[in-house]
Amino acid sequence: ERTERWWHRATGYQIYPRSFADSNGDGVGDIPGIISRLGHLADLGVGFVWLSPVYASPMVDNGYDIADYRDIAPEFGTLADMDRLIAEARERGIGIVMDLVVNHSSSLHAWFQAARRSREAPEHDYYIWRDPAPDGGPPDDQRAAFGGPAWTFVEEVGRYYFHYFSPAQPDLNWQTRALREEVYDMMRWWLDRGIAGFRMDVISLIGKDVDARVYEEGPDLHRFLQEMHREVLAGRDIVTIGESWSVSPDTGLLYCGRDRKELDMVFEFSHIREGWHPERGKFAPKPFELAGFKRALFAWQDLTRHDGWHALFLSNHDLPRQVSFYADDQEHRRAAARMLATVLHLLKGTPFIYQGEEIGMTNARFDRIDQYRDLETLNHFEEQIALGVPPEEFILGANRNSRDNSRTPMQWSSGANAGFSSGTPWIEMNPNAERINVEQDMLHPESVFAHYRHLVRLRRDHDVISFGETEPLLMDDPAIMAFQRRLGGTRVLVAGNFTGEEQHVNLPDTVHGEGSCLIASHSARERIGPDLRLAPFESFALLIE
Ligand code: TEU
Ligand code: CA
Repeated sequence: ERTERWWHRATGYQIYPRSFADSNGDGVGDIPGIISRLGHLADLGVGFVWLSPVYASPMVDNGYDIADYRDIAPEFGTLADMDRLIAEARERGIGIVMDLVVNHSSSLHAWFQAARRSREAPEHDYYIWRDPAPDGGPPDDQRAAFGGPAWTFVEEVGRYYFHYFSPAQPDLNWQTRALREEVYDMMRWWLDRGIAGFRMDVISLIGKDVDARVYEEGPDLHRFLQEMHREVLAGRDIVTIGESWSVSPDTGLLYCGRDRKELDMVFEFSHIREGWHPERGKFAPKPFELAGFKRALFAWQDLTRHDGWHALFLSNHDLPRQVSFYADDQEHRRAAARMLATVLHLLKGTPFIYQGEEIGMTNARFDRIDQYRDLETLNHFEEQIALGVPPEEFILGANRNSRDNSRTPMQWSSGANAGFSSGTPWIEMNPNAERINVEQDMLHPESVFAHYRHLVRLRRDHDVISFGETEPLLMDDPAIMAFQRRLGGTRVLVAGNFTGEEQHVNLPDTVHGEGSCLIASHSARERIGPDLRLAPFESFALLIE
């Protein structure tokens, strides 16, 4: 019934190229820098890399605004560098998954440049245009996700174009067949260069109907994904991960169900949103509550029990550092980082590690707005201040949840700029870089990296971890995340303490037993009974056969 695919046992690793490794001292990470660090990834054992965009771009949104899908941004390197990265990664058994950003292009893309010059240009219909309102203003009051109106006027054609994100990111009009053909052609071109698949940026937006104000999971989404599958993906041994901020267990299998012929899995955000303020959004601090977070994750475990597949992650380039957000980045940082990894990586699905997570990197804690670089943070700052929010309050929220928290450079060593760059980094280093870096971590007996490496191997080597069913335990417990995985007669029991206090863990008798310790943050555990106590942020997994 189950056809095994290579990515069922693999762990992914996300690289944000701007902040990974700078080979030439201009302060910006680049492709030769990534190639120089492939040994780190091979050592960790990951099966593939999700590479955030490296395409030609004016970098208004750090590459999520693509000006040429078939070229590389000069600050990142050349196409020849990219081919070399694909080949050298391949030699180490690591596939390169490209970021496919086709909900929108850059306003500097040749398509948009032609589209804005004339209504008659074929490319005009590659974008979404509406006539001005009778008073000459925007067609309506829709707002963009990065602040401001969702409509921008173009004099030459006397029309407004729609942009879900910034004005520099005009939305592509998927209703235009010729545009879809261009995208499919470009995807085949990359696949033929030997990449291992695509992570598809906000793919749930492509079926939108702006007049109805339906953006996410619009009426044509699944028709387009099925067409893309037929035209590009079918028959290739690759992996596809769609990003969807709206997908829920109700719609999840529409993307990744066995018979759908769409995608392999989706990045869904229900567990992430649990940490946000329900009305005031991501920049309003709210204490983290474990119970809702577990409900969200376990709902997806349940959904993917017999069909579909789950992409497991806590961090990416849009999210804060997980150890800071969900646990403790001070006294218990090492235990906390390892606990989060244990409970996530031992769920069913394909886990993703975001660069720096594997050494427990922490939030940036910038305290002035001029230290931030991210356009979402900067635009929201302007808007919120205009609404009367005190700057200090906004900064507190940004400290906790701004995208720049995860975008400070990778910390490799205790040297200058933590070995990231010999020049001035494009964004400030985290001040703790001298203490928290790859070199230091590897020397430590409680190495976070060694723990991740171990988890990556466990997944590869144990069927029960890749394919076993998940049974949640202590669902409403506000301090402990615990579950059992089960395949045939084999089970794995996993538990993690999300608090800085010792916890008495009352697991049901049915899971008590003896076994062998697969992984542990503190001393090894071989037995589960009624007297289980977990130290602050302790975690372990026990194999019972
Ligand atoms: O992010 C999708 C997205 O909706 C984000 O804007 C998200 O709401 C925000 O980051 C939460 O803070 C993707 C990319 O991952 C992101 O980096 C891009 O900026 C965005 O699409 C536009 O391409
Ligand atoms: Ca560089």
